[in-house]
Amino acid sequence: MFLFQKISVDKLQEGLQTKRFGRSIFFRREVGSTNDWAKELARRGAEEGTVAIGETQTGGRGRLDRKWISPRGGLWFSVVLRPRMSPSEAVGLVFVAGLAVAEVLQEEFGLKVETKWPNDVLINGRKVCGILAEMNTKGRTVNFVVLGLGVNANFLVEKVFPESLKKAATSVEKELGQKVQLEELFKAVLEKLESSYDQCAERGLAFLLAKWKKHAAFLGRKVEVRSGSEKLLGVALDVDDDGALVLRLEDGSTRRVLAGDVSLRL
Ligand code: BT5
Repeated sequence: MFLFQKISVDKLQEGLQTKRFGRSIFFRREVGSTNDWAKELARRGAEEGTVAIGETQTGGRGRLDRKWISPRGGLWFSVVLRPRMSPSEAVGLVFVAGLAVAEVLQEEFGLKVETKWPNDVLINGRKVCGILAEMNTKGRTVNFVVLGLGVNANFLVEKVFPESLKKAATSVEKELGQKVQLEELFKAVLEKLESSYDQCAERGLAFLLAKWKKHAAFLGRKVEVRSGSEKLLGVALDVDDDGALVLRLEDGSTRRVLAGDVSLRL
């Protein structure tokens, strides 16, 4: 029995079926945050599809500088994108990443996944993947976007996570009852990511969102949304073509929310 698999750098590219993504891969056993590393690479001119991947992160980040726990056995990587989109369109790239992970977990491993606005993938209501999209703009032009994906793969949350997160998070190993090949998971996600990204560029975000919404079990449900200092209660009606969450509030009015955290109300 092995405690964790070391990532094999060669295997990350072996048989990779992409045109651009992952043609350059930067790998470290330990890294602060792959998003910070990818941003540095992008600033130095890295081409679209460049990947930064770490076996473990000491400074993994979520949104609003929240800590992202990144033990060995997880899939922690970031991709440099140079989309020909406006900043408001590029915000939707977070859905492209969520859809890629959801489809791979469902199609390759038979897991029943859900997407949750804006950046989560869940299994049995627990978070298995989070996405951090960071944009660098100049005026109304997007210089680059770094898309960071964290998938809890080969570890058991009850063994490595703090008490406060044990109920809210899960891992592929826990849900499948066995470990997966990290390099194969990486390649499958990267391949989906490239094809979803290309579809998004060709057919628009609405096309991708329609697929993302098929997994969005929170739609139609009563939710609580925390957005900045506000707490909103209502029914999640839709995610509109700009990626905003549309809520029906308790007074019957509708409200669009651009950023926030959703939890289900039972
Ligand atoms: C996210 O933020 O979900 C974005 C996570 C992005 C992680 C990737 S890993 C590769 C790349 N490099 C980085 O530094 N980041 C990206 P948010 O929605 O704000 O959720 C953060 C919250 O999720 C935390 O406050 C915890 O409550 C919880 N959390 C922390 N680590 C977790 C984990 N491994 N699995 C599930 N939940 C976690």
